[in-house]
Amino acid sequence: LDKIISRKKEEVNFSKANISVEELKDSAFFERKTASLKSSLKEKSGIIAEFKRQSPSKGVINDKVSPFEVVSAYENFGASGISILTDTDFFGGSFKDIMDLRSQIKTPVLRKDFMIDEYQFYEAKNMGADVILLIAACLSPSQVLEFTHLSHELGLEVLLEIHTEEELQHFHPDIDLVGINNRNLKDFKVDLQHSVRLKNQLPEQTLSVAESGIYSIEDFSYLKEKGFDGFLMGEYFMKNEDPAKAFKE
Ligand code: IGP
Repeated sequence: LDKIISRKKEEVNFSKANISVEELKDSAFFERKTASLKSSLKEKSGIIAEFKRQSPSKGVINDKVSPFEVVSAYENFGASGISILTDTDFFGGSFKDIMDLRSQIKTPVLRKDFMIDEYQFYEAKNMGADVILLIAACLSPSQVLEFTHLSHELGLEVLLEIHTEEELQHFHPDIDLVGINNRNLKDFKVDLQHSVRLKNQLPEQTLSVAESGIYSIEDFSYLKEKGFDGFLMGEYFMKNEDPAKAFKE
C-alpha cells in the first residue's frame, strides 16, 4: 500500500503540471448531473460490478475485453453500479476507461482509485464519475471528512472503505456509503465473517457495501442475509472470457 501511495503522489504531481484544476472545470462532463448509487442500490440487484484488468494480488485477470462492451452488458443485466479501476501502474486502468463510455451509460460509476489529493476529485468529476472511493487505510479521519465535503460540493457520492476495527474511527454521518473490504490489503486474505462483525458496529441506518472476495452465489446470499445493501464484485466476473455473461448467470 505504501508503494502504491508514493507512486500515486508522483502521478498526481505529474497530472497537476499538465492540466490545471481550472482546465478540468472547463470540460464537458464537469457540469453533468451525477447519478446516485445510494438510490440505485435499493432499486436494483445491489451488485456493483467491477471492470478490472489486473491487480497486485492476482496479476492479469483479463486484458482482452473492452470496457464499453463489458460495462454496457453489466448495465443491461441489472447492475446497481459500475466500478472502474482507473489506476494505471498497479491495475492497468486509466481515466479514459470511464470517459470513453460515460455518455452511453446511465448506471452510477465509481471511480476506483487511491484518492490522496484534492486534485483527484476534480479529475473524477471531469472523467464522468458519480462516486469516489476513500480508503481509510490511506487517509486520516480529518482527510476523510475534508474529501467527503469536497466530493459533495462536486455532486459526487462517497464510499468509505474500511477493513479493521480501528478504521471505524474514520466513519462520519456525512459519508454516503461504507464499504467493508473482505480482503486484507496487506496479506490479501479474505474473511466474510470479519466483515459481518464490523458491519454490526456501524450505526444501523448506514448503507453498507461488502467488497471483494465474493466468489460464489453462496457468498453473495450469505452477505445479503446479514444485511449488506451492496456487493462489490470484480474477479468473479472478470476472470471469465465474457465477464457480463458471468454476471447474467
Ligand atoms: C473487487 P474482487 O475480489 O471481487 O475482485 O474485488 C473489489 O472489491 C476490489 O477490487 C477492491 C479494491 C479496493 C481494489 C476493493 N477495494 C481498493 C483496489 C483498491
